[in-house]
Amino acid sequence: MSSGMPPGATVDSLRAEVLRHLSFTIAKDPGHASLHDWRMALSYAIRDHIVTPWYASTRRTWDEDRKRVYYLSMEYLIGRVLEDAAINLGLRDMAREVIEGLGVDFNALVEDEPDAALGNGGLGRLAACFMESMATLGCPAYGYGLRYEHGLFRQRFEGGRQVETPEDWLVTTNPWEFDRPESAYTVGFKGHVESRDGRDVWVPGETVTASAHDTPVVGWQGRWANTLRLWSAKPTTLFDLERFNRGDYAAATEPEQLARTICRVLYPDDTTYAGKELRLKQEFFLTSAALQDILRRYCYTHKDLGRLPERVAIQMNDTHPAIAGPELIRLLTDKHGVDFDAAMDVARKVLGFTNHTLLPEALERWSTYLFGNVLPRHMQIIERIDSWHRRTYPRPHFVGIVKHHEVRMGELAFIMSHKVNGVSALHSKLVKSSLFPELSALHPDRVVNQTNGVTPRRWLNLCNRPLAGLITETIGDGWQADLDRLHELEPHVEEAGFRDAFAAAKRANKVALTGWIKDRTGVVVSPDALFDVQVKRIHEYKRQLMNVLQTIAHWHAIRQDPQADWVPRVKIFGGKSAPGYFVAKEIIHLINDTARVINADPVVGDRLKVVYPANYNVSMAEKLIPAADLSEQISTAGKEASGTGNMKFMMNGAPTIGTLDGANVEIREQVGAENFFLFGMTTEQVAERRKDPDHARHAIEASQPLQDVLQMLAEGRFSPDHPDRYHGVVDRVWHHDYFLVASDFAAYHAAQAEVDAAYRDPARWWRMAAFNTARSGFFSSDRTIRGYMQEIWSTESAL
Ligand code: NBG
Repeated sequence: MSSGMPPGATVDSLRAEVLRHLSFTIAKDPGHASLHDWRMALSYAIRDHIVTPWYASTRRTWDEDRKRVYYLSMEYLIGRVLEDAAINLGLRDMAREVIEGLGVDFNALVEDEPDAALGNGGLGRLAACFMESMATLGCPAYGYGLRYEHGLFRQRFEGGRQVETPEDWLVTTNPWEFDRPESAYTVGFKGHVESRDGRDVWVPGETVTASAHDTPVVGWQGRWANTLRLWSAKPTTLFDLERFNRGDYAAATEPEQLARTICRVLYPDDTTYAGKELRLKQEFFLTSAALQDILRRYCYTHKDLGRLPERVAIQMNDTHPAIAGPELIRLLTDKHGVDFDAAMDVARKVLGFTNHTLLPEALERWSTYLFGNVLPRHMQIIERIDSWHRRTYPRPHFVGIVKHHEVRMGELAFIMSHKVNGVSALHSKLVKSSLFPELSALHPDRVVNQTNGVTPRRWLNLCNRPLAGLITETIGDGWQADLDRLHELEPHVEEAGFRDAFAAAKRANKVALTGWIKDRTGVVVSPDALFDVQVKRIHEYKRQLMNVLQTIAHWHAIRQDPQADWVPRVKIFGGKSAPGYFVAKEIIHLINDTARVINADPVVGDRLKVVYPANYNVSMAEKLIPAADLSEQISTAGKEASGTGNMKFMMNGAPTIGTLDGANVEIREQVGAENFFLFGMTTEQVAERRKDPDHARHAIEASQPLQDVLQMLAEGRFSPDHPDRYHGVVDRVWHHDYFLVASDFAAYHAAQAEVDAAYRDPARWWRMAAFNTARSGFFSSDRTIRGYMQEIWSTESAL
């Protein structure tokens, strides 16, 4: 640890810094300081240590005129910052000592920090892992995003139903951000296009000012730090005094209202696209501010915009910032006088596009009416890009950007990028063959793969201190930034002593989680049970429904023969549904109803418990994943682009029960088939199966356990207060089972029995678990970022 410690930091010096901030930044004396005050004082003390590497990194990038990566993302699912920053700086243990020495509970202080949830799920968390890895690798980079006043909603359960309340992470001061009001740009909407001296000029009807807020992101051992720049919207004119004086109060505050709404909330939907004007405005606001900032920075030291690709790489995180193509063309042509063809060439060399989902309902398409109204100049530019592309790559069946009165953002992003990537090997193959088949044929080298990864600093070293300690004891330090070194654990996996230590680390995490579950849900679970965890957004394709149906089947089987040798299980669920997604909300209700009945059943007792703590977020993941024995990754094959939770579980020594979907395929390759519980249809078999219109009926008729479960649901066994509550669920499994819950049920049920068999044999189980950790090195986001740097960004580490 000492290697990463800032020079000269000692317990005494850190204590003095904390006390100085408590007095002079917070203006409290120790005797009257609240937990919040202490947290702020410690955060400022830690933050001071980031500033030096942050300056140094920024200065080096300027001095050496380095190429910078710009990551454009509508979402960053950051979680808490304090402990993560402290551990990267080598100050975490010292901070604990200082805080406890001052008589304050360090864990409570850490938990006092709000969990920054500026994202929905995988896409946003990936962006946060990427920011950390870019800093660790010394890749000069900026993340650009929106400073949402309210992040993802908070979830509560009322009578088992999901209830959403607004999240308020900015109610208290955010110690990690620095306001940069001098970095401000005007962003326009609506209005019209005029021709002036033969040039088209956009005259916006509305404008807002984008104002920057910077958060430093420090890498492992504080060797490099980058900037996450989030924009907030301010009115360009305060308010219309003349109108106000005339008594037109509401109209006078219109500019303020517009600015207020733009960064008010994160859209809480990750897989469907709503087509709302405000969302388009948010996307353009982020993109335009970022591009203006990028060009200003470039023009500060360069004149020739034709050479922009030598110094700038811009990555579009999904289609959300796909307006970057036309906006860059607009800035280059309308503002800087570059001609269209040259601008196209520059833009396409600079831009890259990552696709994160194949679900058709997630691919953004805007009606030309709405689009042309909000962004009239961009509509013209898109039409020009479209005809440029048709001219340059003539094909009879070519699919364009504008079709059936819609602007298709996927096609736009594809055409405007030099590289398009999927997020796992399987997904990238499907992006090529089924999402953009025509465009891929026209541009055969454009689609590449970059399998996702997660940062091992947060997702192993920080969240799992017992296991991290064992790893360091066994193979020495340094694995945190060189995760392939985990392979060095492999020879130890055959030693009973190592396996016992591995099991003891897991048990420590499970014991801690047991207390937390009791506090949160009131349910008492035993750490001797197998902890079976499915945490992720609730979605039909992720098939939480299949898990709960199997849970019911298992419960039923225990009741038939309570004295048999059952492996005790705790089924743990976590996740939020989009507020308007009725079917997902019904699944939530069903999980909670099932939990209530099963947990109260004296016949079953400790053999089976079901818990569903509300409000799953990054901080909860950091508690659940280290304590998991089994990782549920059971999506319908072909639907989960990658998954990243699956990688976190693997790193923390939980074998996967899963389908051949997304990155599961690569996890299984890495860990070995014998250390993975595979079941279910492949992508091809899924397509085949759907051709049988009676697929569900056939599957149900062939499985007695599934018939029994559906029968119990239909009879209202889990909803005695409302016996027909789940008739809709049953009906959908029988008649509208698009995600093939019925067809994969029997194989899943059998795989769960395999899990029990393996768990009964501790030598076998802990060997599997330890191999999962030892072979997870490939899933470090450092590997992913190196791939992007080489294959997409053509950029080098500054370290
Ligand atoms: C998600 C996919 C996941 C994937 C993450 C990160 C969206 C739109 N997509 O499978 O569903 O792991 O992106 O790539 O959130």
